[in-house]
Order: sequence, then C-alpha cells, then structure tokens
Amino acid sequence: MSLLTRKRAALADHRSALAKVERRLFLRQALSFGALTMLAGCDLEAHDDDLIDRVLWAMSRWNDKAQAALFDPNRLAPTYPESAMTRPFPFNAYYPESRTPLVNGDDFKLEVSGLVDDKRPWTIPMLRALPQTSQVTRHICVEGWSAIGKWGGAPFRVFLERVGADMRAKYVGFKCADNYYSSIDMATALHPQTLLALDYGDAPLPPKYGYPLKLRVPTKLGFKNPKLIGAIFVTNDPPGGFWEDQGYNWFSGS
Ligand SMILES: Nc1nc2c(c(=O)[nH]1)N[C@H]1C(S)=C(S)[C@@H](COP(=O)(O)O)O[C@H]1N2
Ligand SMILES: [Mo]
Repeated sequence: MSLLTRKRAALADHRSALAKVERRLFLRQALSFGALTMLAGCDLEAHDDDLIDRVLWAMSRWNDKAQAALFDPNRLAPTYPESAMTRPFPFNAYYPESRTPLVNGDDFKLEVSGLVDDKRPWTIPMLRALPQTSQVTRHICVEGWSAIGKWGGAPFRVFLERVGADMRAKYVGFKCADNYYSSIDMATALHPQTLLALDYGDAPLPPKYGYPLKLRVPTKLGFKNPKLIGAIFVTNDPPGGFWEDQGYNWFSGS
C-alpha cells in the first residue's frame, strides 16, 4: 500500500469513528464541540476505538447530568389543536409493522415491582378507572422525523402514587411485549404531561402504537416512549434501554 493509500485509509477510519460519534451523541442538546474537536485532533488509530468509546460514554453520562440539572419539572411541552394531528401517524419500531406482537387485553396484567408498596398487577379496567386525560403533542424521533398525535390515559404521577412508589428513587424502568425496554428519570416520570397512555386519538391504542399500554413522554425523544408495556419497576440502579445501551444518550430530552 502506498503512503497516500494508507493515509486515506486512516482518514476513512477516523471519519467512520466520527460518524459513529455523531450517531451516538445526542444531537439536539449542547454537544461539547470542543471535545469533538479535541477527539478529531487526535491521531486516531484503529486500536484507539476502545478509548474513543470510553470518552464518548463519559461525555454522554456528563450530558445526562447536565440535562437532568436543566430539566424544569414544571415546563410544559407545546400542545396543539386536534386539527394539527399528523394523519396517518407514523409507525416505528426496531422491526417492521407486520411483526408487531398482538397482546391479548382480556388476560393482560401489568406487573409492578421494585421500590413500590403495592406490587399487585393491574388489569386494563383498573388502569381505565384511574383519572383519564388526553393531550395533543409532538413526537420527535432521532431518525429524523416528527409527528403530532393525540394520546389519552392516566397521568403517570397518579399511577405512581397509587402503587406507593418511592418518589425519591432515581429511575422508572419499562419492559415491553416485544422485548424492548427503556427507563426514565423520576423527575420526568412525575412531570404533569407524562401519561400512561391507553388511547390513541379517541380509541384504544392499536397494536402498532403499543396496545394495551404506552408511556407517552412529550418531554423526551420518541425512543423513550415505550409501547406494549408489560412491566414497570422503580429502582435506583440505572436500567438502561434498548437504544440507550447501544449509545443513544440516556436522558434524551426533546
Ligand atoms: N415496545 C417498543 N416501544 C418503542 C419502540 C419499539 O421498537 N418497541 N420504538 C421506539 C421509537 S424509536 C419510536 S420513534 C416510537 C414510535 O412510536 P409510534 O409507532 O407510535 O410512532 O416508539 C418507541 N417505543
Ligand atoms: Mo424513534
């Protein structure tokens, strides 16, 4: 290989490392440009991948803390008139729509575990008996699209109060029927717009939008809105998430 070819190859490597960086880092929040420039200035070699990885994870953890500190528990996400709803509302998951699991609502039981007083499972009628509300908000996906939808259900705060959740715990985690999983910080769980959604539009969620239960969090990016929820737990151990564990920033406020 000529020197030029080798230099080009090294540069291509470096570029793909930076592309990875961009994919991994949270795009909408203040990303430390200086840090990126510093990394870009390094003479990156293939064997530095591990180091780059560790630096990026550390930056992302720092970013989580900054976002948590900046999060205003009373600031509301914008709401829209029903006429602004995107029709049809897009479907997205880590698989095609035809593979959406069909959950049987009749024998559905939501499991509740971790730092809560009452671990009794919840049926759909029990969830519907909670005070219901609805909102029209914008869903923003990291994949580069956003859409406005209407979700109805119980304020998640009310649910957490009913199960006697330890509100000083750090995280609430979710497990889904399609093996997806995610988690949010307690401040966001208690935010007035965070909904344990049972409805899309004015009807029960269709399977593709998460039947029977979805967490609608308008203050976070789409991937932190788990659909097809089967279990909820309260914990102080970082539960991570399907995309979060692959490098998407964990806090991911929108
Ligand atoms: N159970 C489950 N929830 C999920 C996902 C998934 O693959 N499985 N994908 C997430 C992502 S990336 C997005 S953008 C939204 C899409 O929700 P929608 O199909 O209602 O538009 O669901 C989120 N919640
Ligand atoms: Mo997404």
